Amino acid sequence: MRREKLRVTLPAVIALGSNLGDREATLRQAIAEINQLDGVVVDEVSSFYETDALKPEGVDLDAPSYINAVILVRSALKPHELLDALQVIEQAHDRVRLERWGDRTLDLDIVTFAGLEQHDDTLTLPHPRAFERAFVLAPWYEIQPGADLPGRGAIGPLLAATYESPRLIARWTP
Ligand code: A4P
Ligand code: MG
Repeated sequence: MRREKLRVTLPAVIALGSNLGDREATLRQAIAEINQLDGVVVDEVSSFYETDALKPEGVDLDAPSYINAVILVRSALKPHELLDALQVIEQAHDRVRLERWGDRTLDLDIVTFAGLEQHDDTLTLPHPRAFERAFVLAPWYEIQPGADLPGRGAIGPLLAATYESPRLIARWTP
């Protein structure tokens, strides 16, 4: 009898952001690269939203604006394995850096992973700042309006409590 190896996959939510270079092309390539990872399948992709750059001191209208999107995946990789794989993809796109702190060609954050709440030196789940960021919550709400952010509750009310207004600039076409 042929035995198939059981591969448990768990749902995860990944946020993508770019504010340098060809932002839209970078996000499209990154989504394709995530889907090509062994053990990761992309199930849903939000529209692309243009958002004002948020810096530690607040919104910075002088910094290049971001394009943000959110994807839903199923992952056979464990959380840290997924983070490592996302960082390899980030680095492959991270060739251009301007001086202003924080501007980047590609940022990939794990927003949630299977409802886990955990924290160590390299990974905090859910992402500690996702609950108050319209540039994460708006695209996420578009593709999964009934979702919960572990420890914070339904994402609809969280989105309603934010101040920024992400601007939808492109619908996702595979
Ligand atoms: N890390 C811990 N938990 C996670 C997680 N859940 N997902 C660690 C991903 N990484 C996680 O990240 C720093 C370290 O966080 C990683 O090495 C990983 O071990 P980084 O990508 O190298 O640096 P960063 O993104 O600058 O740091 P940070 O503090 O995570 O930044 P944020 O909070 O993600 O903010 N404005 C707009 N409009 N749109 C944006 O997308 N993004 C940021 C980045 C700021 N302003 C923005 C946007
Ligand atoms: Mg990051």
